[in-house]
Amino acid sequence: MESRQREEKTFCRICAGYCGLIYSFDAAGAVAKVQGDRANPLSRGYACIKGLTLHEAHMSERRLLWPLKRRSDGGFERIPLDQAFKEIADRLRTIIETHGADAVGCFRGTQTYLYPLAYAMQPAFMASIGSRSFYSTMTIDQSAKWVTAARLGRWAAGLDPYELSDVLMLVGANPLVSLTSPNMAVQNPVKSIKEAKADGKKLIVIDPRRSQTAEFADLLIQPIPGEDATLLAGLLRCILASRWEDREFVERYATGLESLREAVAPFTPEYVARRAGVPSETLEAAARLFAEPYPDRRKRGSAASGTGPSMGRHSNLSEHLLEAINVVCGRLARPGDPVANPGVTSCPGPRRAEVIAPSREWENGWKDEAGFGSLFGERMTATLPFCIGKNAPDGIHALIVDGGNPVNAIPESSTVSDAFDKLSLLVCIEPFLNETSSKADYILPPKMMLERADVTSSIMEPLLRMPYAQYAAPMLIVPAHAELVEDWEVFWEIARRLKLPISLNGVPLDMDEKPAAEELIALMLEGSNVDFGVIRSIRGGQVFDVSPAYVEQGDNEACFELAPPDILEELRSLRAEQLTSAEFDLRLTVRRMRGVMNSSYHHLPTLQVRDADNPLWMHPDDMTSRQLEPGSRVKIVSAHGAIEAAIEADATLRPGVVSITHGWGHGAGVNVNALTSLKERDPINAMPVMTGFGVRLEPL
Ligand SMILES: Nc1nc2c(c(=O)[nH]1)N[C@H]1C(S)=C(S)[C@@H](COP(=O)(O)OP(=O)(O)OC[C@H]3O[C@@H](n4cnc5c(=O)[nH]c(N)nc54)[C@H](O)[C@@H]3O)O[C@H]1N2
Ligand SMILES: Nc1nc2c(c(=O)[nH]1)N[C@H]1C(S)=C(S)[C@@H](COP(=O)(O)OP(=O)(O)OC[C@H]3O[C@@H](n4cnc5c(=O)[nH]c(N)nc54)[C@H](O)[C@@H]3O)O[C@H]1N2
Ligand code: SF4
Ligand SMILES: [Mo]
Repeated sequence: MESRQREEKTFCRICAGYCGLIYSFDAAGAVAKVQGDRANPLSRGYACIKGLTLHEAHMSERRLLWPLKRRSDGGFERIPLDQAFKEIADRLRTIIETHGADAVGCFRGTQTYLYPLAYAMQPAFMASIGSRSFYSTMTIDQSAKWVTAARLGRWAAGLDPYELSDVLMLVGANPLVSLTSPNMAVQNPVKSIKEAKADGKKLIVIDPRRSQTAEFADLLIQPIPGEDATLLAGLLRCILASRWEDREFVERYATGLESLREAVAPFTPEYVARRAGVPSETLEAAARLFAEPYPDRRKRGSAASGTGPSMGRHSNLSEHLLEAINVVCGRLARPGDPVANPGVTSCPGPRRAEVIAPSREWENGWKDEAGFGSLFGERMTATLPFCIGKNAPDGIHALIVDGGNPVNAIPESSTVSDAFDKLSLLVCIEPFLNETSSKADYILPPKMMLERADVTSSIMEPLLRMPYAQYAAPMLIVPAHAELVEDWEVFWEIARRLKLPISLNGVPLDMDEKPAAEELIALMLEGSNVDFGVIRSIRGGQVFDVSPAYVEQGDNEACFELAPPDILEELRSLRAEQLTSAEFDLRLTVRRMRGVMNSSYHHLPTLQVRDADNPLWMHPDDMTSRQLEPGSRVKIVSAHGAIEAAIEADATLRPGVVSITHGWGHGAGVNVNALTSLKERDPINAMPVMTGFGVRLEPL
């Protein structure tokens, strides 16, 4: 029957892996086989289990296939899509009239970041109704990067190009599993990292666990988690004490070097050793490997972080210190450097070697009652639970959640869950029942990835190390009798009923006749380096022949601010902290699992066989000293709550450190956010502490 098979190419958009996939269908049209596309120049045949079972998510018997409305008895009933749109619009109108437009929030979840139409339509809708209450996962993830860009300043041309790098430092990131990193090639991660090593690049990893990525490290630092700010201050001190900074670069492009030098001086190798549990020699060796200049040419290569430091205490300070290391070492793209991806679905314009001045946007403009301003146009997600139902200018009464599960994802689950119950209107664009959608007034199930037209996103382009793009045609047929909607359509339909215009890419949309998805994609790609029609005509992903681009000399006078007063204050208070808590003898850390994406896909049969739940990983020595066996169930207690999990041995962990994956708890496993708190948070972005906090175990 082989000859009667039909093959189609598409790509997975669950994560930044962008894996090219080949689907084979049998004569009856059923999926016969799924494999990674070896001809795909970006992913080169790689695909993980999530991508290879993507169709299972579409065909899952748990999938919601028509709009649901909450009944007064708490259950759901099916209603026609058109009625759902009308009722939602009516209720939003009343809420806006009573409380103002800011009372309507929108939450962008992970499953819309790589879906260009949804990604663009969410803020377009919010602009249309005039609400500033846009939330996303970013402020419970790595918004320390945004804070740093706006406090230190950022380099318009980006970090030292990966291709030219001699050394790379990864702090609390595991791209081999997460396929996420700002300074590495992450697609087909194992192959990419092996190529980097074969090319002679040196890799420094800072992670309390000898992660899959750390297996490739030339130097691994396994610190006590939650101590990245101390460790990075110590690393910076080593670099500055050895005078390894790029003096010429710093003199031209940065201010505050001497204040910073003074402020990190107390973070001696001995102090860091005591506090972060890292031998002085290891710290000094890392500083040397990263920063010691070559005698004959400039050393190249950058440092970048992942969720490890961004979810720990003092996350904004950690990120500032990390980027300060890049700045003082001058590890930024210079005039003449080639630009790996000049853009395909975008047209980014010249990359200039110059600083974009710190903007500190949170200090100006609108603030909520707790004093939090906005960050890159967003409100802080960790403040949302406290604003829901509040009769004040920062109160939130209606929320549209698109492709996310915030009740699971936001720390301090019980507070979040209670808060969501107080919403006057919760609308979820969501294919499954989960912690959030089960509280919704309306659930609008969307067409899923393989059922819609899509193109690789322009926001991802700076992270792809080649001028690559792929178009995906709708490939799976929507289940019979289903009444599904594309995420972007929800916003268009509601705006139309509110009689409000909506613009995309600066162009007002037709609000009488609904545009087709592909018309909108073409509109978004207007002016891009490659025409959408060309990308669309190609089967599979391709590297496009776009004009090469090089970094140009900039003329902006702005400088990085290495040592603004708030950073100096944060360093002082960090150094003054008294630690040691006898109550908690273990530190709990974040980590990701290959088979799941946050709270998605646990229930799929193939993935359930692989990971039935989320265990608590623990070093065998810690198990022995507590007389625990693999599979023993324990109670994990933090200052804020308790959960139960089964133990799994993991010798890659630093002893004294345990780790567990978030995103579980609905039907399988347990939600670690019962242990975290919304009150323990950083200034500016309200980022809560999600890693490196104290826990103890109690037998069951
Ligand atoms: N398979 C899979 N891939 C994913 C996801 C998923 O759920 N599953 N989620 C996606 C999302 S939303 C994101 S944001 C990215 C995140 O991508 P990453 O940031 O790479 O996330 P992790 O893989 O959890 O790696 C974090 C690493 O930090 C270490 N760590 C923990 N605590 C600390 C600490 O205090 N200090 C330091 N230095 N290290 C620490 C952990 O041991 C772990 O190895 O991944 C994305 N990709
Ligand atoms: N304790 C702790 N908490 C954390 C983290 C941590 O490491 N530790 N990580 C944080 C991070 S980095 C993140 S990004 C957040 C994640 O926060 P969220 O984005 O809120 O959570 P996800 O589980 O990724 O939600 C994705 C949702 O999209 C749905 N979905 C799947 N396919 C489709 C589709 O085709 N269309 C639509 N519309 N929806 C679809 C899924 O069913 C799921 O409900 O969690 C954060 N919370
Ligand atoms: S989820 Fe897996 S298959 Fe999908 S893009 Fe990421 S790595 Fe590739
Ligand atoms: Mo994330």
